[in-house]
Amino acid sequence: MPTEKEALQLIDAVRRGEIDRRAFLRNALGMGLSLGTIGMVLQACSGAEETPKPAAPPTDPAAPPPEPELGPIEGALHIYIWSDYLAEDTVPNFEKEFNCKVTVDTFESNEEMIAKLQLGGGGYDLVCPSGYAVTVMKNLDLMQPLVKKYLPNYANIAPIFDKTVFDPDNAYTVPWQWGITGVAYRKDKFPTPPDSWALFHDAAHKGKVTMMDDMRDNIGAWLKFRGKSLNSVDPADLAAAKADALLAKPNLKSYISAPVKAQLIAGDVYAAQLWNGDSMQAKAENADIEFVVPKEGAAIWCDSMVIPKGAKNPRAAHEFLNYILRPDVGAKISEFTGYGSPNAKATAVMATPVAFPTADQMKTLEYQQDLAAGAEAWDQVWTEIKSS
Ligand code: SPD
Repeated sequence: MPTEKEALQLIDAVRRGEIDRRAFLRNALGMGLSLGTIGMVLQACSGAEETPKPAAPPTDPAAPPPEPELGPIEGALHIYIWSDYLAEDTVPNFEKEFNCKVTVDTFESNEEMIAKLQLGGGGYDLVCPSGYAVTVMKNLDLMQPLVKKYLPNYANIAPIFDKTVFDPDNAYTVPWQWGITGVAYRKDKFPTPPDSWALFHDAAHKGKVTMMDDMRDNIGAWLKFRGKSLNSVDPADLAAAKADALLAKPNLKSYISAPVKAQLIAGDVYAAQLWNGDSMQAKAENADIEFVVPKEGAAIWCDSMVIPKGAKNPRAAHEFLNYILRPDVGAKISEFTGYGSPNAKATAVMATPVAFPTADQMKTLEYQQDLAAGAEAWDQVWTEIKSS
């Protein structure tokens, strides 16, 4: 028989929840306690085992749902991006470090990229729209939200590119490069540097100048030329822009975007509507090439990386985004592209970063925005310009 002290210790242990009913039963039977006593003790201690668990904190209905798990990194990644927009070692270094095979396809305009996605083509894991095109893609439900826990380097983004107009919650975009649409020209062919979009109206340069094969940049330039917003959807503004575009058309060698660099370098083209970074890439090959922002104003933009809906390799996409957000990787990209980096830590380690425009310079620059219901009118005008 147990001593009274042993029996009381056992009962206390059950009360404190140190042993459960099953363990008590084993011990009590071993100690020779009668079934009647055991029953009384268990009844007396019936609350001990059922010590109420701390109540779960009330769920905040406004709290965001927990982020999904993406699993291990896949072995492949498919990127769709503007041409000449990655440093030479960006992809090979990623492939080596993450043991992931990357394929890169290129496009020359947002409209080309969106049309391909809409047709279900490509199987891409990352694409690179400009700001206004992010809005278009959002409205077409072509993107999936980022899973931020895989992007600790997102914090490197400069405040000015954090929570942009086109992605106010940083839900879909990792800002990639920012730039300006102006004019690249050969200074050996222009004793007086051009300073106006009127350059393309001057028949003296017939056959030696080009404008972009890009609806937003092309019509946008002619809207700025007449002092209008490059986002205008006013029919009268668009009619004037069309008239200016048609006045320039006989002087143009062609409508061509980034690939014009080779012709500028070779001297087959003297002046081209072009983006600042691509102009700098051309200048690296031929020091006679300069870039100017026409006095009437121009477009400023920021391109971002986004993950298209249905991407097959979402974890690899996130790893790539977090990788390009490293200061050294981001710096090398901008050093190659000639564009500004939206990554403050990358900018800090660059020898000659592109300076963001001053408040004074910003007075003539304007961000491109989604045209919404006006997009159809723009498409119509662009088709008429190209086919005239
Ligand atoms: N070679 C890369 C050029 C990227 C230009 N993207 C911005 C276009 C704005 N309309």
